[in-house]
Amino acid sequence: MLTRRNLLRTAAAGGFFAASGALLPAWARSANAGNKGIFEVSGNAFDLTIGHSNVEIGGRSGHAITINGTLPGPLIRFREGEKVTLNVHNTLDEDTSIHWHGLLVPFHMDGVPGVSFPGIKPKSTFTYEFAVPQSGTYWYHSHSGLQEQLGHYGPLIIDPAGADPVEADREYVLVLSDWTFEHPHKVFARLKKDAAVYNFQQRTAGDFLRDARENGIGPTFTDRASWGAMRMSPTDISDVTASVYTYLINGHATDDNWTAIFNSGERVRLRIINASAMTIFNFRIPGLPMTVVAADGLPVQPVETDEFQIGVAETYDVIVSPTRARPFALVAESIDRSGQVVATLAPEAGLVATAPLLREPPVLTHRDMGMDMSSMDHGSMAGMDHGSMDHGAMAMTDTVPQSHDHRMGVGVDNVAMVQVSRIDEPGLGLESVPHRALRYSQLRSLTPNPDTRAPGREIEIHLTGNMERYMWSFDGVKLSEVTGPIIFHESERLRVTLVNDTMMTHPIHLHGMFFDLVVADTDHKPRKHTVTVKPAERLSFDVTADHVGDWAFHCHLLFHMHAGMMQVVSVLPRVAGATTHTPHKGHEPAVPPSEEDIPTTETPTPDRQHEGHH
Ligand SMILES: [Cu+2]
Repeated sequence: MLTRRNLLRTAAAGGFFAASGALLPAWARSANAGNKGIFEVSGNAFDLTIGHSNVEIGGRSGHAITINGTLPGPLIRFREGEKVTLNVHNTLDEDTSIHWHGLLVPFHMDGVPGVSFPGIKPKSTFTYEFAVPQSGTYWYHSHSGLQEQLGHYGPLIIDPAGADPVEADREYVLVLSDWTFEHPHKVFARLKKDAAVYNFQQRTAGDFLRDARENGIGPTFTDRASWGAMRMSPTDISDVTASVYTYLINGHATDDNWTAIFNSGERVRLRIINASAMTIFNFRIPGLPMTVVAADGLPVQPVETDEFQIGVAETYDVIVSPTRARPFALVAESIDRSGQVVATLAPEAGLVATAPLLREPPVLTHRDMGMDMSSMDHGSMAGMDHGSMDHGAMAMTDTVPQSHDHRMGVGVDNVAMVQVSRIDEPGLGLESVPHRALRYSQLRSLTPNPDTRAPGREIEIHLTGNMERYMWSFDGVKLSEVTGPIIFHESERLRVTLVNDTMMTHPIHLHGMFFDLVVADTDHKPRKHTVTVKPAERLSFDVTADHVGDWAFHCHLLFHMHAGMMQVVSVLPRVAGATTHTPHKGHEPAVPPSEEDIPTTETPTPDRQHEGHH
């Protein structure tokens, strides 16, 4: 029974009214709770308390792990270059951590237990201190267990030291997330038992693969009747769907009608952060064009669009300038279109934008399954198993047959036999929308890339999985079986090529370094910390290994990471012993490179082997 004393105690703990608005931090409140969309730097010292809270989501009460008692957590906002102190108090009975997503901090401040620090023990405090050399829209979240799914995330904004290249009259932070009343460990256990548990259709990609194994790929592939009958199910696009998720904007379900207000003619900046555990979103504002001005925190040359797909952990800043005084719907639709969350952008509080109907679920194609033969003759299928065709390593290639020598076995149920460049595609399901949809190939950094050297070598990493057994990995090896880190050498410039052998879209995140996405031969490549890799896609980024240390590198779908789709990148110092690099638990101590291991930029040696994997 809820006595008054209990109520007071719970309220004092900060959580009880969390999602009702009263106790939400100002940035996350609706216009009717006083949010006018104008915020200032909030300081350079922050106290963050991690604890249990009850939250109300869509009128139902649930248990969350929160920061300072709210879901999402407080807005951390400071100025570029300033030294900040963040005291993180762990009131839980389990370890916790905070990772500052996208921030270039010294690696021991990066907050990944087992990689960059030991984690924050129960009932203890850890103090993070750093000064960052960047500005923009970022976020922070737990890197411990599945806490992120329980509400342990919040926005982080850094104002530029000088003038902001983006001018706006007011701004809102939109934190997109997915909430479940089921305990995440139970969700994960159910996925392990039956990957299609949250799917209600019959025929799946797994069925197709089983047919292919039993009957051979040829008959299965040419069986047009069965192919045509195979309607892909949402589970093949998202593991976890709206059947268990409530999608949120700033902690609010659609029924809350979270509202942002504007005056006609104003430039309104929206800082959109995908803080989901598992949900890639399509974001749009029907009737209102958006001008993208930043991606993953860093400014890009303005590009106007009507919709974009935002992978888990990505951020986009857009400017909108509504001139008509009417409500607009802010729509975040899950990639599988099993659900959406809608908020309102309106000239005054109290209006409700009309939510669009959910669109038809997208259907996976041959292209998504790595079987797009349209540009190849079937004769080349014979070469698909470790054939000898040249990748044209440094060239932009449109289609490439599979020839990578990574581990097969129970953890890998598919290889993309035909890898395709999809950098000029807007993302699954957005190919045929009747309006503009953003493509990575449209993005250009506002400023020239800081390092324009040609990459001295290339490594290729495959995104692999077994959908039926819910196994996820890089190169067929899950984290617990990896024998050593991926080695980068300090100050080297290298190209990392990712090949998605699965039929799912994976947002891949590298800690500690921004990378330049290879969208074209330009010195204004978009600089990102997370790249969303489409099914059967082959894409590359160039990166300068300028921060020595051990850095997590993983799929940002939480349950994929939890299943092992993660490795460690060790940036080794050029001069052995000259830095603070220390071996870490769970991985072999990194061996200092011998002279011949250090690639020189004078003699480019495209190298498709993975150092440290053999
Ligand atoms: Cu993934």
